[in-house]
Amino acid sequence: MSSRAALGFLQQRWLPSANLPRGRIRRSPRLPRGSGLRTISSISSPGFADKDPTKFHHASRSNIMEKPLPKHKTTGAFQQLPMVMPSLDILSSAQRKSRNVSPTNVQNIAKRESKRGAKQLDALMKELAVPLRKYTESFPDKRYLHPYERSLIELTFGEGNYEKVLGSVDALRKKVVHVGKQHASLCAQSTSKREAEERLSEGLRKLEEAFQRGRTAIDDLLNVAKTLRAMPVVDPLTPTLCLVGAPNVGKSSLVRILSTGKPEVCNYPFTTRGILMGHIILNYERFQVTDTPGLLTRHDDDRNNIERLTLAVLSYLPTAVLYVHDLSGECGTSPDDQFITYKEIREKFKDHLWLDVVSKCDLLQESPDGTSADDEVSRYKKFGPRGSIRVSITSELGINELKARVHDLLLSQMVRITDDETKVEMSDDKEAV
Ligand SMILES: Nc1nc2c(ncn2[C@@H]2O[C@H](COP(=O)(O)OP(=O)(O)OP(=O)(O)O)[C@@H](O)[C@H]2O)c(=O)[nH]1
Ligand SMILES: [Mg+2]
Repeated sequence: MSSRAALGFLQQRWLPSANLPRGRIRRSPRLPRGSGLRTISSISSPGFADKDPTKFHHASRSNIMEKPLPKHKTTGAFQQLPMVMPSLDILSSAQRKSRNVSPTNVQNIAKRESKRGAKQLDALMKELAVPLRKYTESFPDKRYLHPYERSLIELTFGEGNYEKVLGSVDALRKKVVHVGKQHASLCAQSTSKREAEERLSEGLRKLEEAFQRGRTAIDDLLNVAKTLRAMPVVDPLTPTLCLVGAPNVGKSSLVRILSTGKPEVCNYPFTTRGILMGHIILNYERFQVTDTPGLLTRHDDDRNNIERLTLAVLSYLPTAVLYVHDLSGECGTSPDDQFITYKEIREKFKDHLWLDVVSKCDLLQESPDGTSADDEVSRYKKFGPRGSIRVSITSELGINELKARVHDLLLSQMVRITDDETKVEMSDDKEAV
């Protein structure tokens, strides 16, 4: 590897919700050791889809609507999420702690027992409800997130499901508080020791039942937190190279060449089903790289969530694009179809810094020097877009040029980011005056 490319790769990927079986949230199994990749959990919704998320919003964040939404400059919210305890651990810990309530020194036995019972029920209710309140308050409101992280939540869990999980946890908290208060009050009104004991055990049973009925919401939230925390940390202020192209054109193979990371490479479409974030260090400067799932030739509205992840990276992160074209006929998408998608993506993201690469050139017959193609499509089919460079992983042709061009591209991206930041700071200063 050249001295320009002492490359490192943080290998993380996550899978969006599209095309995944609907069911409860689950963790994906880890890939075998040595694959260098972490699979991130997939999630689907019916376990919590029936709850009303608005109740949570109105209850816990009633003042949000009046506040102007802040500017979403930073990412990293997922690394700030609280640790969520498994529901059964919360229950057993709450039950243990509530048993330790100190007895009151009231002389009358009936009064003493009814007070002690009410105190125990109150303690159990609080031990169950307090962590739930902490969770619902600590998980970020999606609207306050950087748009990239917001789209990750939507594409990973499905539209609205994140809020539904939080809403269910909050509904459980309210239920526990309601049942706890009701039974503590009943117990406090007992007229004999026996009645107090009966009301205490009835209250404990009802509280446990209420918690057990809704506790899956907590375990869903735990999996949401795990999934989000495992997502790659992306710094929007670090130049990012984003590899884009049709499925199976050789994007991941190029990521392997451009970094020390080892994303999966297979000869079938959609080998890469999530975003892989990594970094490249060139001449002591650090850059980010994302390998993305392939884009099929179809309208944006018809794209699945896996493809939409690619568009989210391009839309919300300041990326330079490395667009990969396979004109060899090997990848499964014809050059004609690749051309259609390419034109659309190029037009859509025309402001991005861009580098076109024709991959697998060891399989190509045509010489890149020819100029005989008559129209744009024929020219594309023979040589790729104007200005593209030809590379081959197999013969290593063009690889050094590719590394040099990638470095230049990322340096230009760095200048853009710095300029944009300066503009933002100036406008912030103006607003402050
Ligand atoms: N002959 C030849 N094959 C290549 C070259 N580059 C990649 N391939 C092969 O092309 C196939 C697809 O490569 P990947 O790197 O997985 O392609 P991808 O674009 O990441 O694919 P998806 O993740 O499915 O979108 C693999 O079998 C690679 O070995 C090349 O330069 N020459
Ligand atoms: Mg791939």
